[in-house]
Amino acid sequence: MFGVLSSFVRKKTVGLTALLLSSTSAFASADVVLKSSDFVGISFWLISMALVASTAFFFLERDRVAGKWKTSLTVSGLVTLIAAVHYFYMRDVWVLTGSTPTVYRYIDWLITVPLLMIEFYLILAAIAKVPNGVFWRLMIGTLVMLVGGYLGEAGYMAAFPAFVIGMLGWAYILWEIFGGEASKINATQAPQNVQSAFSLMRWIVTIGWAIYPIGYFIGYLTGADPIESMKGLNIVYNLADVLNKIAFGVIIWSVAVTESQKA
Ligand SMILES: *C/C=C(C)/C=C/C=C(C)/C=C/C1=C(C)CCCC1(C)C
Repeated sequence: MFGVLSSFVRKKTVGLTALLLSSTSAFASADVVLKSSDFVGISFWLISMALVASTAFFFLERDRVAGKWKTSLTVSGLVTLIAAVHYFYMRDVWVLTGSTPTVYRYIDWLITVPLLMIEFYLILAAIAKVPNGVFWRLMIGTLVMLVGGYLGEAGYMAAFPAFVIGMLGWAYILWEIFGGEASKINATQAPQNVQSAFSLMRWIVTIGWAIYPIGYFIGYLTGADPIESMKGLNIVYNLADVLNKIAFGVIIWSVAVTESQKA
């Protein structure tokens, strides 16, 4: 934890020093500002700002919903807040160096993906009694998925077996929300609005989330150069997070508001 923090601070310091040093020459500084032709850099800015605005929105809208829905909005706001801060850093690294290792994203994922999973538990818990097993199965699936992917991307394990482990974790999550206990509670006890939200959310976890393993596959399993393919993939990952973090939160906000008005 402190290792990560201190290397974060160190990298930030190196980056700022580089920025200061190079800005002493008008020509060199042109390398370290965002260029209008840098679409990846622009996508980093857009998503950063969208995440900040979403955070403010979810936290403020918390006032409008009934007590049992407030935690869901808090968690949505935390997801976008954590991602915003993380994106500021990735954006700076991108502008300074023209690359951002995908492995950096795992620091964000390790916190935001479990929080997104908790949202399934929370929206069911707002309307029914949900056994703790649902929560734990979603957590275990998430951890297996991310640890598998990390071991492969960071080079601690061969890329293919690590990918298989990650895919198994994701499959476990999909099983829980499409066929397992979470899905049954939703089908038998949830009101219509909650069922629609639950259904949209699980399609995001299926289709929106598929972008990341596809990115892993292209980067590590097709023989492409991971550094080169990462450039194009960054833009895809940045757009994916609009769906997977912001739209996901908006679905929860929407059901929380409608269900609160009913009461
Ligand atoms: C906000 C960030 C999100 C929703 C990130 C999600 C990341 C994944 C769904 C990653 C999935 C992966 C696999 C299914 C296989 C192994 C490699 C991963 C970790 C990229």
